[in-house]
Amino acid sequence: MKRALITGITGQDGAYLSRLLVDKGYQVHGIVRRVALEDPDHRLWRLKPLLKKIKLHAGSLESYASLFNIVQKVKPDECYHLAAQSFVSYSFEDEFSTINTNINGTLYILSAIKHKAPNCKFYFAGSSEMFGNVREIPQKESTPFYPRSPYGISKVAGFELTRNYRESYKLFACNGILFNHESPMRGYEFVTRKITLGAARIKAGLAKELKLGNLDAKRDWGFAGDFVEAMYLMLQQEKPDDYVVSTGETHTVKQFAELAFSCAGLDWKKYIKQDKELFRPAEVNLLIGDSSKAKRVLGWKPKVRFKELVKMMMDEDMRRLKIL
Ligand code: GDR
Repeated sequence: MKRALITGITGQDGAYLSRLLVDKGYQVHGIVRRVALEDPDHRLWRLKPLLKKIKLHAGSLESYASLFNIVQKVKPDECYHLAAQSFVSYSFEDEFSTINTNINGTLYILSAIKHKAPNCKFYFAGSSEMFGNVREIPQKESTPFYPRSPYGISKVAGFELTRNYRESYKLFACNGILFNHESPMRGYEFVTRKITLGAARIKAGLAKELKLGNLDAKRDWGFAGDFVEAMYLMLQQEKPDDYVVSTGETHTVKQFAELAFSCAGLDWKKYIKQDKELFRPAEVNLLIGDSSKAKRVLGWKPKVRFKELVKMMMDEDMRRLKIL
């Protein structure tokens, strides 16, 4: 039985990836903060249907000793490093903890693997935020990085660490450069879920308006369930490499909102208010990925398209509020 170790297992991607690996017969281990184990209803809600099938270990990205001990104990065949402070907006408010956790956390887990499980295959969750102020359209593996936030900078550092461990210590280490990926399990702080939950709450009579920031930003939004398959496939290849994972379609925040509100039979213009406070000090205006390498080498392509994704998220939020 293959053993997989997932950092960030409590998040959206952790939940989809755990399901995928459990279904493939893996023994799945996850690293969570101690508080999560003590408050499973709130902090482990995404993993609820899987809790009996996976093994959770208390540890922290800030503690090398805890990661070292877990890697030593689990001796994983594959490690998916998803954990990070992943909210771009917050990284402008607390750049120190974002940089510390994201960069050191990646360094610690790579070092623990090098020492205690050198044959373990490693996946790093890189991000389209590394492209930032994009140097070419669409963005592919060879596009230069130009991050625009402390979060983006921390991901570029993680990307380079991963590549360096591959080249210096011969670790099987891959970088996924994932564009935005969403689902009904997305956190509320991200714009897509904020919109779908906001629209459902307005429809249910629980709210009157929804405040958003920049409506003109363009993102390449895919479905998280599709994207975790690409992570898995990267670690099944003969050689480690880096891959862009995206849908190749881009839409504005406004288009997302328009479609989401129309799924609830509402006119978005009546309810959305722009709030200057929600604009970012430096914005990434346009992202659109070219994932032809992932298609060619991994045989991966996205199944869920934009309209279907918005409807899936809207329907689920309306079901949660019992209005569908
Ligand atoms: P992003 O996702 O920063 O692209 O990073 P987010 O959903 O937060 O923002 C997308 C775009 O929407 C605009 N926006 C708002 N965003 C939020 N969160 N809240 C608002 O009210 C709002 N109004 C407008 C933003 O300005 C931005 O342009 C996500 C994260 O998951 C990262 O961790 C990941 O690496 C990348 O996607 C790929």
